[in-house]
Amino acid sequence: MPDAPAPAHLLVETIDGVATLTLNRPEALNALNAGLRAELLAALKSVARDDAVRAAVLTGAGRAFCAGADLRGGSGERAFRRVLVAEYNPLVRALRELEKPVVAAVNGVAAGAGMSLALAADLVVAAEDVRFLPAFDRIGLVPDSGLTRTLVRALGRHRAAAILYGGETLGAAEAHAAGLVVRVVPGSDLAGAAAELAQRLAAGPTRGIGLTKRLINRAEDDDLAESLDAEAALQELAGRTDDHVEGVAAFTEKREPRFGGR
Ligand code: T3D
Repeated sequence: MPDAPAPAHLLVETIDGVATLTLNRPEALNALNAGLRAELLAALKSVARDDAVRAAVLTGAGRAFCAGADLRGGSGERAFRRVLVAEYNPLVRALRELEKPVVAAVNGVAAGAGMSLALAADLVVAAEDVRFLPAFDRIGLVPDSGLTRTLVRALGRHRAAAILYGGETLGAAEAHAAGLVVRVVPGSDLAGAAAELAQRLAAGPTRGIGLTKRLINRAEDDDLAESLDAEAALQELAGRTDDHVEGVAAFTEKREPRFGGR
């Protein structure tokens, strides 16, 4: 008997020129395991190639957008730099380099690299009770997937520091006031509001919008590649600390971490 097909970690549906990509591991708050990362990258490349797709929505199934890297995805030595360079950074670049508008529809919590990916979209629509939570600090890591530069640029270094290593969350209202979120809606209206925005964009001058995105990237993103490289190098250091090991153990054991500073 042939093997059953592997379960899809990502749902893709295209309607009226809008491709909706739904992170689909709700039992793990859509945490990014290797399969989901690969499927998402393949889907973004397919959206880029398909002339019939003129806008994309990125969202999550269930009660969260995405809880970041899958912390239960295996044991043993992890090659942080390699994984960031080969798997996370291409996702950020694919979102930024796609010459079509991307709308993130964010509900529940967007944590770790899930927060980074949400804010890598062009336009973010958020449920009013959303929590943007870096979470990297809770497991002794550095922010990655472009988050530091996004937050420092939008909020300034002091507020960014409070959020990135002070354990504070960023709520919908503050994210909206800072320009990170374009619209805040009740959770029950999120999918509809994001679809409406994406459909309007998909009916627009797609080539002109794509070229405008290229200009926005040039104006803002000149050092994106450099920032992503720096994150990968520093994550390799942070990932080798005892505090990272302790942070992941504490998460797995559902307790507060006891960091020793090493
Ligand atoms: O190489 C590399 O990996 C480097 C790349 C790093 C990128 C990163 O994103 S690092 C940051 C990783 N993410 C986190 O540290 C967040 C971990 N999750 C949480 O802190 C909490 O789950 C939340 C604050 C996001 C939500 O809390 P809550 O109380 O609403 O839900 P919960 O009960 O903690 O989670 C529900 C389930 O999802 C639970 O499973 P269970 O017990 O019902 O079987 C939980 O284990 C699971 N889950 C949540 N987050 C993750 C996860 N499973 C795997 N990985 C996760 N990140």
